[in-house]
Amino acid sequence: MASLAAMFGAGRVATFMGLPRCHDLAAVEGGVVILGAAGCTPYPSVGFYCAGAPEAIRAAGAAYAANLTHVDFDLGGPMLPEGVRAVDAGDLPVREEDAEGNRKLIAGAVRHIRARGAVPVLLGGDDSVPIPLIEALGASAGASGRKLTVLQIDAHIDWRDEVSGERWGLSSTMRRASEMAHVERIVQVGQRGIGSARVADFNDAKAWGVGFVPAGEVARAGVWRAVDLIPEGADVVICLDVDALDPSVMPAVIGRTAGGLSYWQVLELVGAVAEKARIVGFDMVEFMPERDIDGLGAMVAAQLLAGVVGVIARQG
Ligand SMILES: [Mn+2]
Repeated sequence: MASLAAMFGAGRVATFMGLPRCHDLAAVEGGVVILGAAGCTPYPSVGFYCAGAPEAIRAAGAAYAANLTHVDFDLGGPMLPEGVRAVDAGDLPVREEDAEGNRKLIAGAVRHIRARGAVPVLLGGDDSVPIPLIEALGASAGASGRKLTVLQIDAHIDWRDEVSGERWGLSSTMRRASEMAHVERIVQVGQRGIGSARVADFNDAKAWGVGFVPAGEVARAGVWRAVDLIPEGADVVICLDVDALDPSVMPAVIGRTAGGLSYWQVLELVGAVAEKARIVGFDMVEFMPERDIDGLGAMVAAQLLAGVVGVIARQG
């Protein structure tokens, strides 16, 4: 196994796919910035249970480091087109005991990255990480006079108002997004099985105007109605909970649920959004290395992340 990896040129690299390390967000000039956050607002019962994700995904991406300029057939060419830069800014110094500080840290970094004309690609951590991301994207959306569309790809709807008194946790992400003045549209794709959603939460989301595309519909008819729900030319943040993927390819999640999206359905959806709108932010959350099987989930996460970076790098 080790010699196979060596044959493909894998080595120890500290950044995703051996991309240049960015030590100062103020020095960013456009392109894509990958940034890790081990957690944000944890529930006391589980803590930062996805803390190892950025490291595991980067380690899986190391397999491609020597081949960064090779053809990625998921994109039809090298991950980065000529002249587009992608950097890895490492991990934010989040702390389990300082949720409010973590939210400020993540939001501040996102504002910095947007101000430098770049697109933040945030690696969680659990699903509380996107809340300050979505919040911080209001500044850039406001500056350009454009409102934000949130595309959540997830097995769960995350519309709980609070869980044991915590309002900023991973089950409330879309509820909090719906309360932000700059969020004009929410499209949620991939719901299935039984999760944390109560009937009242689902009704609130529908009353707000969320466009739901359950996983069953994606299996039967593809992602295209979800794409139709994205306004032409909109600024879009894509929030990917990896449990949206089927557990047969993504076992590294806290609760596996059958009937999830395929690798291609997720990448097709991201690519189609970039064609009709503009991706201004992306997050990949809920990857739990301890639940992975033989590195399968990490490999899928890394391949998908390379595809997403390539799609964002290609948008106009
Ligand atoms: Mn989920």
